[in-house]
Amino acid sequence: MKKFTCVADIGDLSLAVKEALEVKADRFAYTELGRNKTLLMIFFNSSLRTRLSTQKAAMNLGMNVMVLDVNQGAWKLETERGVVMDGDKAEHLLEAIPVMGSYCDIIGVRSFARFESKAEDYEERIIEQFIRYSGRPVFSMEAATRHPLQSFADLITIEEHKRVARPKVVLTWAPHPKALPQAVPNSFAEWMNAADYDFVITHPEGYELDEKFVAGATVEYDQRKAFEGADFIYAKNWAAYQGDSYGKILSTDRSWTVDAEKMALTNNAYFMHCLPVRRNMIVTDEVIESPQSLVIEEAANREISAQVVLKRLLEGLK
Ligand code: AN0
Ligand code: CP
Repeated sequence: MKKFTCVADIGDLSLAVKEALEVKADRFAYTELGRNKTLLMIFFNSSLRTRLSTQKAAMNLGMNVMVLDVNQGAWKLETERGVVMDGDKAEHLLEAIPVMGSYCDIIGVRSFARFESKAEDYEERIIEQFIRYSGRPVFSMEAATRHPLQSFADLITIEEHKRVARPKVVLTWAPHPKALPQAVPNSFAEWMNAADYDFVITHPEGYELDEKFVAGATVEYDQRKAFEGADFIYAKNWAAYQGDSYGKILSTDRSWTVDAEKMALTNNAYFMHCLPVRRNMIVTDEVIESPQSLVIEEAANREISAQVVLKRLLEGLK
């Protein structure tokens, strides 16, 4: 594998899950593979899980790891070509990227949607420049439109817990006080469609996602109806995608919060969320603390998804 930014990069999903379960059963089987290889993780945004799980995965493979928080101690980076750099940005991405590439073998990048320009976000201008100019295999640690390490961990978690071959999986929008990217729901949809589950998306009107990601999924505006018979409820907030509303909050309606009464409509569904989660906005204390909540297992599987991806990138070197 030469890069990892979307579901297509991982290839056959059943093989990927099989490999994940092998890695999980013996996470130190490949400690020689990463010897004297260096991972550089670059964060333009905050992280708890991605930072720790990816570093742990790299250490399981015997790699050396460097972490750079761009906004804490590095020079402020200009990202647009052609700008007269007379402002507060001291360095251009076009120098910074090949320099960073010269110190490592593999690069992970976290760069969220900025909501300044839909085109800039949906063309993935930041991570695409890393792919083009670093000279190294690049993987996404959540880019503007996708979070594939998360979706891969979600898929592993569903495969471990499903009770039928083709479960009903429901992605539900839930309220949040700050505008959040569409990366997690886009990516989750992309992976659930690729896995060919019975996949339903529910959200208030105006929160329609990019059709490219919705693809074959069923969209149901009535959240209660969507929950009926569900095997997995995957909650997430996102800001509006469509038209002039791009990046805006259209609703904070707490009647969309996932609670026990709604979970009772499901087929005793498991509850999932990528974390970090705002309790009693997205989900009630009762549901997230219930035996059906998979949020901790899901986060733990981030180490596994990262390890499969790093293993394949290491195998693809040279
Ligand atoms: C981010 C998001 O919604 O994309 C990261 C989730 C993994 N969440 C927040 O910024 C709260
Ligand atoms: N789920 C996830 O990516 O968490 P972090 O933002 O803490 O890395």
